[in-house]
Amino acid sequence: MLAGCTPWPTEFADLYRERGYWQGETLGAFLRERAHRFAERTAVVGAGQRWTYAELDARADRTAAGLARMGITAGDRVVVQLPNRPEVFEVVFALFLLGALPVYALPAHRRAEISYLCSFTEATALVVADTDGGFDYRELAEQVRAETGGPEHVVVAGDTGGRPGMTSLEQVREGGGAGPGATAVPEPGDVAFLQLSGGTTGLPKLIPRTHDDYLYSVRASAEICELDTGTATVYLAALPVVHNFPMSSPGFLGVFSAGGTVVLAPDPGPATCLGLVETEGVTHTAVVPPVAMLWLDAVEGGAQAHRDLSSLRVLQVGGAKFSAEAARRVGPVLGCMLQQVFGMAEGLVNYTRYDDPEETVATTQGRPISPDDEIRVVDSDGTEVPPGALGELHTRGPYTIRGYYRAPEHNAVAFTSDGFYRTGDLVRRTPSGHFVVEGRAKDQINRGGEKVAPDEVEDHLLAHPGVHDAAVVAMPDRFLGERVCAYVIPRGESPARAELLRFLRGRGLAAYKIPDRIEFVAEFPATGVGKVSRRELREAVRAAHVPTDRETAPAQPAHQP
Ligand code: OOB
Repeated sequence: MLAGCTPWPTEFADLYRERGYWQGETLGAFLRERAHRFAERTAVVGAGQRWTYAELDARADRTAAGLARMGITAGDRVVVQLPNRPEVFEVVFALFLLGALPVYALPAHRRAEISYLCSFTEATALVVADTDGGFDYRELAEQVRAETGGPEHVVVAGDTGGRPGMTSLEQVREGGGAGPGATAVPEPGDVAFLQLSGGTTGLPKLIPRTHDDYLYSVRASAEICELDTGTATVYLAALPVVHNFPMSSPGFLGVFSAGGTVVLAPDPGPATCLGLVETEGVTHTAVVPPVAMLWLDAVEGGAQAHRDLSSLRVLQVGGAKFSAEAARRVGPVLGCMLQQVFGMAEGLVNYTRYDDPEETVATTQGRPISPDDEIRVVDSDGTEVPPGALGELHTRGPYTIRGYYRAPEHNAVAFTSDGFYRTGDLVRRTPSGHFVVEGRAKDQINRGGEKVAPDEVEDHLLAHPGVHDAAVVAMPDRFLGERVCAYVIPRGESPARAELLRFLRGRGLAAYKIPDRIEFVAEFPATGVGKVSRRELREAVRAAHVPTDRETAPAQPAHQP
């Protein structure tokens, strides 16, 4: 296993193999097998292109050979920051074939996040788009290189614009010749990629997922969602596909496992997505709650009321709590089934099932995938609470990691000594085993599915000379669930809000982490005696000043979970 990762203890690995969860398949072999079986079916539609499975496979193969010629080999980390375009699949499957590890970055990430990912993982390459949504990712790649001195290779899916030291994906592919060009065949128990965690402390943590564990979650998810090779699934990827939800729950991998078609939406807005549902005959899609609410409003008496959505069978909603009121509107307004999904990139995923009673679907966040997902709901001392009582969810199982990548100190806190992941989610369990997510014990802001670590934003604020101290907290919001609010004690005269916001953007922070509101205060509320932890401070600030809904800024749609 990759250095810096925590393997499952042998007795667990043996059990998971014995029970047929880990089947010894790699993601590269997975695609190859589907490419032969479904060769002429359409695998992916997006950005004006339509590729069959055979075409996708041939491209991945040539790109793998080209990357190998550039010197990229098994075990190398490659940061992939691509929007929803077909090339994202070509690149990640090429890397899987080589045994190189994609490190998934969100399109919203900027210099701070990408520099960190490149240097922390010692990436040999960065793959970016040319431009997307008016943003030039090549410029970002140049800034990252200037800041970190790496990575060695920058590959641009599109036009390099003649920038020195960058290679276009087309050049990589055309220079590759035929054949996989792999230097070593990856093992199914190896780490396949690194996924970003929402994070609670400081810098984002990386989640190492193996071929075996991930493909189990994909196969089982496809089964729960009844994607089978006999029925034509057309899945709309409305969220960025590098997120765990549209990747594996059942996501594009689940759809590929069943020979279905993935339609890539360039943005999650109702005009784009509901238009694609109509023209492409979409059967399944997955969104975060604020996006679901925009779609519901757009269809119910809004600008999309005329759409023929009769092909749509299932709308999955997850990433943040979906209110029961909104959940009850899905069937009547969109004419499809709702499935709630409560998952985490660290592993555990819960689904409401298609045959669950309507009230269960409206009011719970589902139950686990696997009979071997071990669940404990515990109080603050770690003692299990009685059935049905509120507590923190701890979990261990065949597709839940045992540790973050290169993070021994954090692992000691985030996992129990017997390997349970402390999710930080406060839940109740119903007698049927479904979870109701009631809140959070972890220090994280869930901005409509986008996760923000308060620490990280505070550290950037503290770098400003006019900031003496800062506490970043969640503020309730009717649309996004939560927004980011920063309480700042100025050093001397308060800096202008606009200046602080400009400063944060200038530090290369993703837009969804930039505070929606800044409050200047003379002091923070007292938090007891002794050394004050930042966490205590945040709790005190939150308790002292909870802004009302009326005070929040106008809603902006969230762009990813
Ligand atoms: C998904 O994954 P992440 O890693 O971005 O975030 C995980 C966290 C959970 O621990 C929980 O706090 C929150 O997001 N969450 C939900 C939720 N789904 C996720 N909170 C309430 N209700 C829900 N339905 O967000 C993710 C990964 C795979 C599938 C779906 C979502």
